[in-house]
Amino acid sequence: MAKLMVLTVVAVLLLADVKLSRGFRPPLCWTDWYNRDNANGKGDYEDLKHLRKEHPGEICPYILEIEAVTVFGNIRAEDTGHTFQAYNTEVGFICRNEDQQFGRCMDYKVRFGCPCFLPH
Ligand SMILES: [Ca+2]
Repeated sequence: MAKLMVLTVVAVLLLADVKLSRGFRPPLCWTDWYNRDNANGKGDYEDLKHLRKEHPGEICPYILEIEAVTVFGNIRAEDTGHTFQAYNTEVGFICRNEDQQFGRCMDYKVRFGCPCFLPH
């Protein structure tokens, strides 16, 4: 009987652990805002390749979130109606003028959400 109780407790703990780890998101620590480009030329290129080169050691290797807003007015990129060539944690943020209905991107800035417990 005692053995059965122990087994039950272990099973419950294991299930609880699985549930916790599935919903687990480490707390996010955001980098500074970056604005290395504007829409003059081909578009606004706030991509990680350039940002990492220009700010060595500042952006964590495993990015969890990216956020882009307009420099003027802080409008979320998702709300501007623009089409983005990239807006993700792999490439960063790229808005090409040629992809826009009116031929020009706005000027955006980006920041990245990193796990707080990793060096970044
Ligand atoms: Ca920009």
